[in-house]
Amino acid sequence: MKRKLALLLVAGMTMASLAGCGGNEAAPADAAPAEEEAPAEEEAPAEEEAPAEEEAPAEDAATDEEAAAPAADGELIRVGFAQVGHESDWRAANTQNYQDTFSEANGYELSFVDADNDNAVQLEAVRTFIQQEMDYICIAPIETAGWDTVLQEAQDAGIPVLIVDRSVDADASLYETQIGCDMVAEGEMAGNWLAEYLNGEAANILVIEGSVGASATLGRTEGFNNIAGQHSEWTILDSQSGDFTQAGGQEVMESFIKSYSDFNVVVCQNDNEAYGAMDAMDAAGITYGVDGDVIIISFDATHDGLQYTLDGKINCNVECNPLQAEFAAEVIQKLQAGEAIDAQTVVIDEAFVAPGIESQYATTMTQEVLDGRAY
Ligand code: GZL
Ligand code: ZN
Repeated sequence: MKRKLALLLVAGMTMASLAGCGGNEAAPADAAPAEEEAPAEEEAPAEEEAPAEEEAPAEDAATDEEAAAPAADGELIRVGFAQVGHESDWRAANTQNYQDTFSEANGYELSFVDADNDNAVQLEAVRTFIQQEMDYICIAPIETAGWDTVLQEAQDAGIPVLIVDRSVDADASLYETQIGCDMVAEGEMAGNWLAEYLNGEAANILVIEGSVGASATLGRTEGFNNIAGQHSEWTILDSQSGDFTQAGGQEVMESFIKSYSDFNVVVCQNDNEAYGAMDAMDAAGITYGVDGDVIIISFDATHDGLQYTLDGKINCNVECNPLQAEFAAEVIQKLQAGEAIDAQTVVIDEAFVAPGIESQYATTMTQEVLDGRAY
């Protein structure tokens, strides 16, 4: 299955073009028809060559020409990227995608800092990029708060900033664009699927949240709660942060198991937390998945997360596509050319469910679906 990573460009508040990550979803009625760009050859991330018989996934947003062009004077475009850290498989795929896209061969000199989930380190990295007079700075903000001052410093230094993956709670005039998934929609997708799956049955729900203060955590929590609030037969027993890591997921699940015995749903805000939660439930002899006592909902739809979904261990997995670097490269190329850019690029997601589950909200996993994934 050819996977097209497409996007919904929101210039100001008007739809600019197509949406849909599954590659075969109809564009939403209100989206403008996609401008058909010749799908560019996209090298699959090095560690995951697309299987031989598969064409490399087409990318909608930027053809190679757009994603790769040195500055007019032939110099490499110097980009500083302050990345969240290396907390999850999702993050590893996102980092690899940036390093593949912002390569010297594509006309860039990438300065990459892994902030190891530490706000102070991330702020310091941005200030260093400002001192080094980067041409552009990309920030995947660990937390939404605390960015106004350093963004003002970058603007005063004349360095355009792109907020990527997550979002910031700061004056939008302080940065060029925000690129990422709609986390609230992801949370609502999970809630809508659960309501369809439970079909009126009661639910005692435990939530393993992502990193405190991250827009991914805040959005998924808000979205899921939007739906949970419509179901009086649901009770959210507890919600704690597992920091988007497997160790965090296991630790929180172990503490939940000590405190609660009547839960039948565990919402993990990313795959790595789900792996930890499964380890904890295995150790406690608690069954989960399509043949178990506990429903597991996860987010990220990484390769291993979808393998567990295909195996029926995770009931529903909501995607957040990490392959977003091409959209950042397209914004930079447009800024280089003095062209208008989109205020926001929303990477549209989809959901996947275990075999045997039919859902209006999600694709039922098969080996072919798994083999067709780009990450
Ligand atoms: C989502 C991203 C989140 C992933 C986690 O866009 O910010 O951070 O869901 C990662 O796996 O840690
Ligand atoms: Zn209900």
